[in-house]
Amino acid sequence: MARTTVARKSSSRTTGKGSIVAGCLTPHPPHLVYADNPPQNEPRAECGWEPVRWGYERLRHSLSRRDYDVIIVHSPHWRTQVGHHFLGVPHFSNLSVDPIFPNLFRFKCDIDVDVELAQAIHDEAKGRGLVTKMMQNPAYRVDYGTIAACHMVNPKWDKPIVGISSNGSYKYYSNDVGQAQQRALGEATRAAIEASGKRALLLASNSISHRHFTREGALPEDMSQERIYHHGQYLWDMHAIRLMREGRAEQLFDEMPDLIDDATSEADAGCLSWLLAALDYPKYPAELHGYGTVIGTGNAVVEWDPDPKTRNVTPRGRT
Ligand code: 2X7
Ligand code: FE2
Repeated sequence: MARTTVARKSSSRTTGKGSIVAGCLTPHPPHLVYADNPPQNEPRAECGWEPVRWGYERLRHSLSRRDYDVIIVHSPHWRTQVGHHFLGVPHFSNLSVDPIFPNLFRFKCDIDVDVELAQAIHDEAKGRGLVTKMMQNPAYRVDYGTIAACHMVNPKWDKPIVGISSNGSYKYYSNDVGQAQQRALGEATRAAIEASGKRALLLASNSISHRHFTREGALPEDMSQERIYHHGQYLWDMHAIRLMREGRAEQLFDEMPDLIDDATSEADAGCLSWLLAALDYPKYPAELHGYGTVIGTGNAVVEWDPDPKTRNVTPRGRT
């Protein structure tokens, strides 16, 4: 694998030994929040997408064995065409509405942001040659990809977050340019966390296969309508999950361009590549907490625990 195309330069201001407590793939279909019926969300559901929501229950239970100071989330639905942006406002309190599914997601947010750590990652990324920006508009509405992933992982909202945008370089330039940038951003994230002295939980907020239905049924949570869209998409989902569970993150990273093209994957937002790079391409197995489709897209809830003392991975059978 070609390592990096951008210059390295550290600009961190602190010295502590921070760490990544866990890195997770945490897909954000607004349907999951809708079906969970939290008080913050206006629409009400009677059920839906349980296999993925049970996966989130298992992830929350697993994370409850460790403490952390901050959640760092990289989201596809905060798309920035010029550069990598970071939430730079200490608190947001407003209503976030999904532009595509306003019938499912109208969520009252109260979000604390760790601006200091965001600035440190920003500076590390800038030092590696990336174009970066701190987002300082207090009236900004945080996107549903950030909110849904954070909510499903930590419904108490009792931890500050760092929000990272999805730079459009995969589409605007090429998959290879996107990959090189996320590799550098992941390395920058890890360096800033280590220097900060903080314990960070990392979330990559994307689905795997992403070919979705174009019409919604009368009842969104009617699970008799829910299924994978296409067998080829399913095969890609299973392949990607197998690589995660076998500790083959470097191979997954290298195959990302094919996954993106063949499975119309939301990994073209760079979240998963950023996560694998931040975790330094784990050779240890990830825990799969759940998998299921949402309007035909493939969604896996997955956890990598870098610490062998706390890592708890279900032994694989023949799957
Ligand atoms: O943003 C999404 C998504 N990624 C997958 C499925 C359904 C809705 O929204
Ligand atoms: Fe999405």
